[in-house]
Amino acid sequence: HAIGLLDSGVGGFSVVKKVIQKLPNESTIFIGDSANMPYGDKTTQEVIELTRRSVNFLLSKNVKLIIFACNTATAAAMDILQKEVDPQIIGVIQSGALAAARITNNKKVAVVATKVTIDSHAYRDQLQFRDPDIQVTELATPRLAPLIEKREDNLAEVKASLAPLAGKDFDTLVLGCTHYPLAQAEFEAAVGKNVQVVDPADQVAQYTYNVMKRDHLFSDPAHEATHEYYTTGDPVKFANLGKSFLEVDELPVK
Ligand code: DGN
Repeated sequence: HAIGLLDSGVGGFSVVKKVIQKLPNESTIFIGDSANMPYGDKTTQEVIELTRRSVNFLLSKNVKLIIFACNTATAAAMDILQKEVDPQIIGVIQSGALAAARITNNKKVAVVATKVTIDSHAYRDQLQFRDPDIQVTELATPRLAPLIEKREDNLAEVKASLAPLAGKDFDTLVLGCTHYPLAQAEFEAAVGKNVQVVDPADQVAQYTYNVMKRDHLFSDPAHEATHEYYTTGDPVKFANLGKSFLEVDELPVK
């Protein structure tokens, strides 16, 4: 049985990459719902419906664990859908908040994400659960994920989107949308050297490892890991982005 991952589009590749690095013996199945992207501007109910479709697809593939490689789906749908299915669902927000709470020295953290994620205040709540003294600045940057999905050069757009954070004195920036690590260099250039840019995927991979160990979900060492990719959008575009981000020559997408 494989680990299933879902996202609204290509952002899930940023999580797939870290999960494969951390768990090289495990097979993965990733579905990106690019036809319905962006999720970030939809209603909570719409995000729940779309996410449920991807969950059902992954269940039809008999996955043993599901990772919501999408902050928007995590914020809007994780608790509800977990009640409907057996395999454990792992989201990205708890892990992102944990990583940022550990990293910040001045206890000032900024979070950029979609509107749905920001409006849920899930990051603020998780960060302040870790440490009530952390000041959290939340900023919706809805233009960025669609640009990254199209692979457009976006440093100017990243800078413009982050402009409202000027003067906030934060030392840690959480990339609260899984599309953003695909443009990590642009975010780092936009905030400068004094700010640590946090990709939640590292902690997600570690947490997934811990859950699988606890629940005895590791595959047999003799198992040969395979990786399957599916999209509801254009498979050629999806494959091209996946190939360059995962640094592989071939990436069959169905
Ligand atoms: N990648 C998704 C996330 O992490 O929230 C959202 C992208 C989108 O649909 N705008």
